[in-house]
Amino acid sequence: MDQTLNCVGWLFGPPAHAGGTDFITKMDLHAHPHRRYNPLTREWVLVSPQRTDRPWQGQVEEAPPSKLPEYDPTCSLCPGNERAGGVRNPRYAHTFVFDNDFAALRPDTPAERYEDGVLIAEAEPGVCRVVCFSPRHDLTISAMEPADLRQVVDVWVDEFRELGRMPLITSVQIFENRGAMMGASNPHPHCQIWAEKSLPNEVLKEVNSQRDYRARHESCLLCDYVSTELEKEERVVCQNEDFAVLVPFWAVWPFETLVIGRRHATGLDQLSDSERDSLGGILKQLTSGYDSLFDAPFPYTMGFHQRPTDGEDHLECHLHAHFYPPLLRSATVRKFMVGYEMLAMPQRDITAEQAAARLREVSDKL
Ligand code: H2U
Ligand code: ZN
Repeated sequence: MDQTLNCVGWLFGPPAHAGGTDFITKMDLHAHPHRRYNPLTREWVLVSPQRTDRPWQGQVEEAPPSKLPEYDPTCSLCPGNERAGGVRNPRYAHTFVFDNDFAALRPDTPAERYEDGVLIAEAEPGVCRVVCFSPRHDLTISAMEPADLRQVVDVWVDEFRELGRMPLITSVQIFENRGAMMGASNPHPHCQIWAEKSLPNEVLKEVNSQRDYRARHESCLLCDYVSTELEKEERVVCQNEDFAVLVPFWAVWPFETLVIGRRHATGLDQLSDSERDSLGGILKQLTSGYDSLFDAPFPYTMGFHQRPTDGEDHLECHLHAHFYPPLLRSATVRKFMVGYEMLAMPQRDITAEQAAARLREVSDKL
C-alpha cells in the first residue's frame, strides 16, 4: 500500500536549489516523524519511526516467574483460602465473583456536589467487584480451555447487566491488570469491575467522539474503522468470524491492540451465543501471541468499552476492548510514559505497522 502523501517539504521556506513546485517530497509514514490522529479520543500521538535503533541503557525490569503452582496456600483468590478482609472463599470450580474488600467506590456514598470557586468535587457512588477466571492459580487467558473462557465471558455479560441496571450506575468498566509490571497485586487470573455514577474521562471522550461521528456521517466510527483495516490488512494481527484484532493506526503503546466486533453491538450483553465463544477464542489467540512475542508471560492492562448504562440506546457505541501492554523490546524492557509524554503528548518509535507485523508473525505460528 502507498503510505506516502504528497506534501511540500520545507519548513522554513524553499531552499535555494528548489525551483518552484518541483520541490515536492513524499511524507513516508515509515520514515518521517509525524502525528497520527486518534478519532476515538480526538487526540494526537507523535510517531518517530526513524528512532527505533537508539541505544538503551535504562531500567531493565525483572522477568516475571514463568512457572506458578496450581494452588497457592498464601493466595487470597485461590478456592478455600481466606481473603485479606477475613472472608473465606468458597471452593469454587469455575469462576468466582466477589465485592472488592478494598473497594475504590462505595454504593452508600451520598450523591452530593461541593463547589467553592475553582474547587469543585462530586461524590461518586459505585461498586467494585473482583472476578476470578479459574480456580487454578497458574492459568492465564492464553492457557485456559475455550469452554472455561466462555464461562468468563458469560460472567462479564451477567455483571454488565446486573450492575448496569442499578439506579445511579451509568458506567461499567471491566478490566484486567496482568503482571506485576502493570500493578496486578496477584498472579491468580482475575479481572476487576468498577461500576459508577459518572462516565470516567477515557469513556466520556470515546462516547462523545462516536456520537459526533454518527451524527456527521450517519454511520458508526468503529464499523467504518474495522472495515477499513480489514481491507488494508497491514495492521490486522488476527481475526475470527466475529472479531478482529488490530494495532490501531493511532496506537500509543508499542504493542497496543484493539479487539473489535465485526458486527455492531453496543455492549457485551448484545453478543449472540456464538459471538460469546468467538470473543473467548480471539482473546485466547491474542494473549497467546503476546506470550510468544518475547517468550514470556506478557503483562498488559486490558478492558472493554461498552455503552453507558443510563437507559439510552447509545447506538453510537461500538463494543471493543483495548489491550495496553508496556513492553517494548524484550520481556524486561518497557516503554516509559515520561518527559514529553507527561508534559506534551504520547510518542512512539516502532510504528503500528511494524508492531502488527511482529504480532501477526507469532500469531500465525500458533
Ligand atoms: P489487581 O491485581 O488488579 O490489583 O486486583 C486485585 C483486586 O483484588 C484488588 O483491587 C482485591 C484488591 O483490592 N482484593 C480483595 O478484594 N481481597 C483480597 O483479599 C485481596 C485482593
Ligand atoms: Zn490463587
